[in-house]
Amino acid sequence: MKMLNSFGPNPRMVRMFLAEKGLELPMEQLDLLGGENRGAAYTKKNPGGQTPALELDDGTVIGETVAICEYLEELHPTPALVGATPQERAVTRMNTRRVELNVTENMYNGFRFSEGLGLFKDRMLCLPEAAPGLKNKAKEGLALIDKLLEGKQFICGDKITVADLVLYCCTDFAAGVGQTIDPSFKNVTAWFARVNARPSATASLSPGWDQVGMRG
Ligand SMILES: N[C@@H](CCC(=O)N[C@@H](CS)C(=O)NCC(=O)O)C(=O)O
Repeated sequence: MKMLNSFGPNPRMVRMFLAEKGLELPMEQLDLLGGENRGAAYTKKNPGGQTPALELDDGTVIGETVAICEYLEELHPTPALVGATPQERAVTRMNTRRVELNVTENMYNGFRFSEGLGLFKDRMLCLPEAAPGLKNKAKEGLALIDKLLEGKQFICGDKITVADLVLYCCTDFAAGVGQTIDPSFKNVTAWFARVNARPSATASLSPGWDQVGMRG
């Protein structure tokens, strides 16, 4: 099994998950900024053309960060980052969907359709006119997360989960490209500092991220 890895907040999320678990995987590095992930050799494996992916020994390729993490958690259940019980897993999945559907997809598309347009215009259908609205939708989503975090250390309670990793890697990246966390979201601001202080946050950054100028 190997991870098809690259620069970027989504591959970083899986690297952070591995770091939290104390796991290491063989990595094959793709040149994302150069578009290697959009070439035939990669899209034959992962038709969506995005990174990361997990290539299993029998040739099965799993794309989508959360599906990759769920698979790895089944192989290595502790420490649990999805959940140790059916109830914990359901709560994590509920909150991960809230994060992805309300915040991170909007933040990422807001970036791709504006600051990232030069990189993405020939890779996917881009809607520059939608960018300001998507960024506002992300803010509305973050307001919901701010409420969910009231009285809690992490999105699902007192333990870090996949929901936190998805949100952290996206918001850390987005802050560097103009979508900073509104300081009136006090709970999200305190949560961000808490997650940012974990060794896995630093360990998961791509070597050379500072030369790229984006945290991923
Ligand atoms: N929904 C996907 C998103 C993956 C994604 O957006 N990956 C980015 C890297 S952070 C990518 O491949 N961008 C380059 C491209 O789309 O060509 C997941 O969760 O894995």
